[in-house]
Amino acid sequence: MEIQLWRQILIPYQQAVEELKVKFASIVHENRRLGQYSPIEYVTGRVKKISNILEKAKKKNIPLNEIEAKIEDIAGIRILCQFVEDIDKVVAIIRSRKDMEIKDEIDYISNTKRSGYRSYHMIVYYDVHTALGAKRIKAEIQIRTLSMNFWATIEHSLQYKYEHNIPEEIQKRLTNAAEAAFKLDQEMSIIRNEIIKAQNLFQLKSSVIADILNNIQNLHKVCNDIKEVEHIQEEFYDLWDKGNFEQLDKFNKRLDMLAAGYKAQSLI
Ligand code: 0O2
Repeated sequence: MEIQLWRQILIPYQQAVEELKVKFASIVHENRRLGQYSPIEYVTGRVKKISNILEKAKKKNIPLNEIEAKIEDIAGIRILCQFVEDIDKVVAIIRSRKDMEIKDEIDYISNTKRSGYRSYHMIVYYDVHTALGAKRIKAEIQIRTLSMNFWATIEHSLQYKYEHNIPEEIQKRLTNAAEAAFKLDQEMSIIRNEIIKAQNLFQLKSSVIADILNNIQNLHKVCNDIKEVEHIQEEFYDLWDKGNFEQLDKFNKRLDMLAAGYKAQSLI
């Protein structure tokens, strides 16, 4: 097939990857803006390279005209989570969405692969609307923890380097590393609540401080009494120095009211 034709075939897949990345990333941003824990840490995506598509087709005896029907990971999304428990939450989110339809689910977490690979795969149908018209494509969504991803990324590059014939000694190390990654996930799950509380507090503190700075900046623009704004600024530095979150939060609420009085809350 001509390269130009390949490029045309891959356009909807490229678009699907871009759209899906934005959609999943917006779950992260929305949760963080609301000061809530996000089961998704971050999202990546890629369109399979033409050379890799051809290689997979050859390995699986797939004729060129059946590639789109039979290769399900031309569009690939990877969702990274902090904890194993988050994976179920992400799976539930995907199952409940109206903009994608689930074709298949493969649980390589409960059924770890012989290689040591762990990840939850979902194949979904997704509709894209390109300049050339509408098209329903398939995308593979891999959901895994950061620890599972670390292992899989390293193992994948070694498989590539040794052309799927990893020497026994390295294979053994990889198996040990897979067990260590599994233990790491287990240990982190035990202190999950503590970690989430700490992260939420950090997130909350950052957003309160951002709000305060925003309010001070707005008051600077609208308040005629510069001395008063300078006083507010000094008060903020003092509270920030003490690091007491409750006091900073109260101070922020006071500033909100003051800024509302000047109709300056939403200047930025
Ligand atoms: P790439 O470069 O990541 O795109 P099958 O179900 O066997 O008919 P397929 O598509 O091979 O067909 O399914 P499978 O086994 O679920 O694999 C899909 C993808 O999961 C792979 O894509 C890898 O990304 C990942 N994967 C599966 N098994 C392993 C493993 O043992 N190690 C690592 N590191 N990744 C794995 P590709 O096309 O192999 O590669």
